[in-house]
Amino acid sequence: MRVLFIHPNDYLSIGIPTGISLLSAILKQNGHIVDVLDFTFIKTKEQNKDEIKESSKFLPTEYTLEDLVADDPFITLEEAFKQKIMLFKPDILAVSVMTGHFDRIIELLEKNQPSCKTIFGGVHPTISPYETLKHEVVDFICVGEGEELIVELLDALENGKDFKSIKNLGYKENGVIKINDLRPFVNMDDLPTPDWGLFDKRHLFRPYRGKIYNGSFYIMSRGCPENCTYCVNYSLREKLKKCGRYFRYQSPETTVKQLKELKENFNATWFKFADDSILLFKLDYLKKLAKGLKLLNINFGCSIRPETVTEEKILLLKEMGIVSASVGIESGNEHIRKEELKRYMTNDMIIRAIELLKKHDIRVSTFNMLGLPSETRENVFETIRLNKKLNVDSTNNYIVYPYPLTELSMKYNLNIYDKNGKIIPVSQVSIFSLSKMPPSEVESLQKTFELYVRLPEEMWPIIKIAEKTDETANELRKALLQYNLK
Ligand code: B12
Ligand code: SF4
Repeated sequence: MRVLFIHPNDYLSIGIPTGISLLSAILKQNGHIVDVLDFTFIKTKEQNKDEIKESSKFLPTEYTLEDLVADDPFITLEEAFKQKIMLFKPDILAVSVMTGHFDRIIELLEKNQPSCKTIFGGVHPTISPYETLKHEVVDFICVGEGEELIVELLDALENGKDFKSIKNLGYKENGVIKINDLRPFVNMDDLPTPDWGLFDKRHLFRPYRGKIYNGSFYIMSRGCPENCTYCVNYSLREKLKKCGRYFRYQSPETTVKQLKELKENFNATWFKFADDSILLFKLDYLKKLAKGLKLLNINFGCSIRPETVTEEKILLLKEMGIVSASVGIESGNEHIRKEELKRYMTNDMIIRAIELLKKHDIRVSTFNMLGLPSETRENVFETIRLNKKLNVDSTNNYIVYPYPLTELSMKYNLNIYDKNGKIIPVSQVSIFSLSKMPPSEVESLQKTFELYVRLPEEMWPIIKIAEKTDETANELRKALLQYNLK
């Protein structure tokens, strides 16, 4: 069959998605013809240039993300969709979707009413199966893993077989939504190397410390044993508990073999390991992985939980080629971190972990959240000061969003659907207003967070002026940003 994947991603949010690339490899192995409509490089007139520049401001190369698309013509999403459908003539549309991208793809399909069937998979259909299937343009959904389901469904559709007993499948019968039983988790060692060839080569653009490398996401594990309240992992573990061991990883041999193949076929020497926390792997496993990866001579970045850091493990990561690590601080206030987020590490543990990473010349970026329950302006400054003290290389900061099935959304009874059934976009997240600050203050602090961390404390009164929302404040923020980059 002719399968058109849809990746309704944010513009220029580069990196090949692990889910679609894996499913594509499996479908090709099974004789299907595959293509992708990828929103990442669809240059519409509405894209906000300032946002793109802001998001690429810490990429330290002359050549930027915008240069990647400089010669691309403007096109609307609708035109891009119609052209793709006309040229590829799919038998089925296979949409992979997170919550934040769901409405944009539903709107596009509703406007353009494809004549073929559609199947939706990914985290959103898994956590909100009924809300997904209730849309007329959605024929099928995949709950949880899709590797075996997609092959079985295409076989059933192609050969007129019954699909109603396919595990992990959701569908509608006479307007009634049916969600089938779940199947056991796949054996990750049986899976093929992801099909990076399906995607635009520009996804491999990896600027790092003044040089440009080739590479993308790679994942060796699934799941996570932790219970952070803002993350879907806890509920997913419950929901999928009869499928097998939730936190699982493939053998080091599979990882080394597949990375070698990606290096040979795509000249990839830089990987971003998308695993939730690589140091949760057992020491023995890391030792075997280090032995294999050492010979490959690659560089990689990954996420690390502070309490998993030991010097022995860091030395193994160094052998493997680690160059950068993302560490979740989330809040500089220990009480909020523990009571509201269920992250049990102390500030001392965070400081120790980051100092150890820096000692071994690993670039550190942190993840921080604002607008947390009971949070005050002073608490935000505790987070800012902790980042400042650690002199981290970059910070990412987000206003906390109550994704469905997270403990946070359940505890505070927060609903992301508005009265018209639309998902409240991340850009309006501050209306959930969990903190003790007015929503506008949370937004202002998010905009200026990085400046507070980077610039000397004597300049904080000026940054405070830049927190405002008027044009002068916007200009001041831009000027401070430029000053910071010097
Ligand atoms: C890598 C990653 C990223 C990467 C790449 C994302 C991407 N598009 O691939 C980056 C860093 C860009 C990213 C960004 C964000 N991410 Co993220 N990310 C992840 C992470 C850690 C791993 C995803 C992954 O590769 N999984 C492995 C693959 C194999 O699994 P999979 O994609 O689920 O696919 C399987 C099934 O779902 C199914 N399937 C998937 N698609 C389809 C399609 C069809 C047709 C079928 C049949 C089946 C199917 O089959 C696949 C194989 O079994 C997950 C956490 C997690 N463990 O899943 C969070 C996660 C997906 N991210 C999350 C979030 C919130 C974000 C951000 C919004 C964070 C932020 N504040 O900015 C941004 C979004 C911005 C953007 N532009 O995308 C949340 C999503 C919550 C939600 N309800 O949507 C997750 C679940 C984290 C969490 N635990 O809460 N993320
Ligand atoms: S936030 Fe990270 S560590 Fe916490 S449960 Fe989710 S994936 Fe695991």
